[in-house]
Amino acid sequence: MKRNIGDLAIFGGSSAFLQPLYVGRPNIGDRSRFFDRVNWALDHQWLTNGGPLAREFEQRVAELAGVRYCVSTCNATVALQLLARATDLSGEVIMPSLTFPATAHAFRWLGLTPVFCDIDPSTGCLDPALVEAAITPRTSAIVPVHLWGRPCAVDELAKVAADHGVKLFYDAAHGLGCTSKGRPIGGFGQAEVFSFHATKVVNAFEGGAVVTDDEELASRIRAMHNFGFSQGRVSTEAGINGKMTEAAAAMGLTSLDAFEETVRQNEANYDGYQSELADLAGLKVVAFDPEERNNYHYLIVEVDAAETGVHRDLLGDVLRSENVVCQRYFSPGCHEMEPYRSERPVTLPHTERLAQKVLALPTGPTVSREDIRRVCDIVRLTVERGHEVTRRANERAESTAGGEGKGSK
Ligand code: T4K
Repeated sequence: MKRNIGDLAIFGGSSAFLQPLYVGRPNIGDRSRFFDRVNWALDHQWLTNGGPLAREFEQRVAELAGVRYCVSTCNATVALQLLARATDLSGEVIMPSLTFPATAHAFRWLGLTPVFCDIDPSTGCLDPALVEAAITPRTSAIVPVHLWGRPCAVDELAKVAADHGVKLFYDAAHGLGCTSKGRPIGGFGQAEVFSFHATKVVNAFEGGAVVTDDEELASRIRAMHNFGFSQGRVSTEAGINGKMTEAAAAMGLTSLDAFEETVRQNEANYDGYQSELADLAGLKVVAFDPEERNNYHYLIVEVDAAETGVHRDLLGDVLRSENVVCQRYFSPGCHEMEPYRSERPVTLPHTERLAQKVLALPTGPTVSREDIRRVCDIVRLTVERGHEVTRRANERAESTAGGEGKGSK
């Protein structure tokens, strides 16, 4: 256990972890089941193009999401683009800035204009009143994000979309297995998009899905993700190749088999972090509503630099020196990145404030209770002695800069 600031690796102590402790370790499940499935695909020599494993994966995702249709895809970014094409979007799409850049890039890549809207700071998700104020005659859709798996204000957003006659579909990349007022994420808006990237709660190496109750929309997307073929090999419109392979589906199914156990372990980790850090002034663990079903996949802390004396970035540097590979999910906001920053400068006070504070810490089945205790010891030492840590880090930076200056003469 580190008792003094001098024990921190950033100031010359030895790293707390010999091996890196990552955010976003893949949830693999029973690898022998994975190999069985891959062998089955190899034996049957059917590797892609809507094979039986992809179809089984779709069925199981649809069940979990409580919807009638699921189309699996090669990733969520392409799934968002398929949805944009299949709903004939044009002009502007309102979305949050506090998200992974894929949300915005998916639409920008198609020539649509992402319009970033501020969040409700208590949820990190789009503020419906601000969304309404951002609607213009060019708006064709609202694409909210269930950030970190916490549900958006779905009823209010549905009303705004209906009142203004614009499409509403969700980036639910983080939301598999979560609910809003007891209703599963997946069934809100015209459609929702899940990600099954390696780092997600269920992984298919890379993968995504569009889920919906709209039969026509589902069949248009199914055709579009296979070159626009709806029957036989005659395209009915311009499509793309957005299909999930059988190997990816084998991984997805195996990861899905382990889903309940993964969530149970994530929740235990979340409880562990909550209890270790509960009384730490100026730092809070972003909470999940215990009345809802949550996947607890992202463990986010908010660091108040004014109160603790230490900025989130310095806490991140301290942790990384200890081999704790934390992530700034999601900072800076998309509106502060290119091309958006140059193309359409905006100020989003709530987003900017929250983006300065958030840090994702390691969780998932590979992270033990003892790992959490040790991570939290480092966090506690750094935050409780925040002003001193900052002063020493600044002194160290100045002396390094001075040394470099001398060396370069
Ligand atoms: N919408 C939202 C809201 C999203 O968060 C995302 C993706 C998307 C849309 C688009 O979904 P996809 O098109 O990707 O399906 C990672 C993921 O690449 C990205 O999918 C995800 N969000 C985002 C939140 O996280 P990076 O840039 O942080 O990835 P990387 O390579 O730095 O890895 C992050 C951490 O995961 C590291 O600590 C290492 C660990 N890791 C990563 C990989 C790939 C592993 O331990 N094993 C692995 O195989 O974006």
